[in-house]
Amino acid sequence: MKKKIIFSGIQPTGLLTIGNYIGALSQWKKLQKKYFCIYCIADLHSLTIYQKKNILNKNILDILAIFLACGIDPENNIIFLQSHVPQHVQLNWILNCFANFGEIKRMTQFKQKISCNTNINIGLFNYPILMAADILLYQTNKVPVGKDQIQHIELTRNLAYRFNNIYGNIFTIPEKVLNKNGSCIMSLINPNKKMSKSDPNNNSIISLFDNNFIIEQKIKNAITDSDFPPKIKYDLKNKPGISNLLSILANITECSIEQLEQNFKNKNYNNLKESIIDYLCLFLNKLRKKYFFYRKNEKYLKNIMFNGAKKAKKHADFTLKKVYDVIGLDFF
Ligand code: AQP
Repeated sequence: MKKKIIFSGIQPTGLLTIGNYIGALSQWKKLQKKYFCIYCIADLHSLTIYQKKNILNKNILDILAIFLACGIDPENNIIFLQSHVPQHVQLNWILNCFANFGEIKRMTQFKQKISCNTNINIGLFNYPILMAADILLYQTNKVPVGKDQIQHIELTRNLAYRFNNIYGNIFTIPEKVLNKNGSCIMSLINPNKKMSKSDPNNNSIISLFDNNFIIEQKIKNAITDSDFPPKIKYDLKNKPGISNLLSILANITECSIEQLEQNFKNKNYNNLKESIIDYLCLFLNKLRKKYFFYRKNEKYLKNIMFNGAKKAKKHADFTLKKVYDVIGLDFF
């Protein structure tokens, strides 16, 4: 039986965080056993903030090496760079013409980004429609994402339904896949805000490249609460800091939150933090060793992207041709 298709992507906007790992990469690795996976380095999306050429190029290779270090297999799946496949931009334009101004204006991530950004460009507004094009081009069945992206997947589904209603079943309607243990990792210093790799406050994130000393400092300074006696309990509303720390530990150790609550029943916040520091250091040291192994060989990395784009174009072209055909483009 033909394997179902998974599509997901990450922007090369800097050093990946533990949030990117938990929300995306850790799932990507598991999913490739069962699905045909298409993983994209979304360099076009990253242009919504100004990118310096050398840094962008470095970030792309860094992220690809991280994919490989996380165990993502480029032979049996597709790993590619978004700008290598022009069909993404072509379908993006068509979907622009099916998206309503009001629904895009309501996107929470857009609203959050414009509230703390002076460069509010149209790319930022268009971001979720380009994301919809990415997903729909590959007849994707499932999209593994963090909670922060749920609204974008809903938009993608709506655009697909809207288009299919007029032109027939052209697009597969994708579904989201969320990880079990809390799919949104929050800032360490403001647990009501998502942990983001482009956050200017470096203390709010754990980067996959933080060394043991930095990890220790950041986790020790992570916000908890002043409940007395201290209670280690997952309660997003009343204990967002502790809930976030539990989510991180649960995902790194692959333990359930309930199990961790049990293990830390009579313990204090320092005990929880020490455990997180130990597990994170161990996990990230191993990951980094693998990363450096792949990162050395740029020729190999570029080859993966070259071959990935060739494979991705075939799939993308198949869908785009159908779209052009039903609309009446490319007629002559
Ligand atoms: N904090 C998070 N918790 C869980 N999942 C997360 N993801 C990102 N942050 C978290 C997931 O990582 C994938 C790739 O994200 P992206 O780089 O394409 O864009 P993003 O969601 O905007 O990620 P960042 O880190 O916040 O990037 P910047 O700072 O550049 O905007 C997605 O699957 C996302 O769910």
